Amino acid sequence: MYLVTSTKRPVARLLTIVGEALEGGASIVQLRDKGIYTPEERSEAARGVRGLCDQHDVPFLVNDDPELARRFRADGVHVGREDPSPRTARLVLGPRAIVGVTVYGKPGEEEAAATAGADYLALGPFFPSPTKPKEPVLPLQLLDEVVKRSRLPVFAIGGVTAENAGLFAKHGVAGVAVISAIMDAGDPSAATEAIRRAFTVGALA
Ligand code: TZP
Ligand code: MG
Repeated sequence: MYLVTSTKRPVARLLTIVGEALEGGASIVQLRDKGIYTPEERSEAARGVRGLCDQHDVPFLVNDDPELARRFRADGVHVGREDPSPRTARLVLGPRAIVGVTVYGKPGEEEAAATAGADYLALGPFFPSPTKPKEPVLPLQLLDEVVKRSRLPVFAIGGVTAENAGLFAKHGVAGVAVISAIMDAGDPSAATEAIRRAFTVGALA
């Protein structure tokens, strides 16, 4: 149950939501801010999320920027095609860091990421995403192909909810990554728990 944050103001509100999601069973947290926070807010958010992840013994990752991840003492970084490569991320953060890579479904991407030193892959959306409303929805068959080709764990991202999390478990992913269904939930802890439970039940069924 991979929580990816959206930008909330004030930062205290972000930290309340992340804390509740961790109570609900989030098992990894990525701080994602697409240039909305000021540098001060970003530092405050990183410090706070770092502390919350420590309390729950959960890895803390930063999106897009390995240097920022290093500065924020993150456990890792998540990079996509517009970001520094996974190889660069590995060089900046060292052998113990967690390096995640977005793939887009082209054959060969999985192996390239693995060879470059990535630890996991992310792919999506497979349902309409409130965070990326214009992003084309990918067929679940593509997820099956990537899971089959990849020797790294694959996370599904985009439009994940408690209603569809069980379905993803049946497609052999390591987990689901969630923004809106937790960050915008009335009760982020209950929302996290529900998604986690749906995924677990889906994997068993
Ligand atoms: N990459 C693919 S879809 C997506 C990202 C970052 C957004 C996921 O957000 P949500 O709100 O869980 O659909
Ligand atoms: Mg990126």
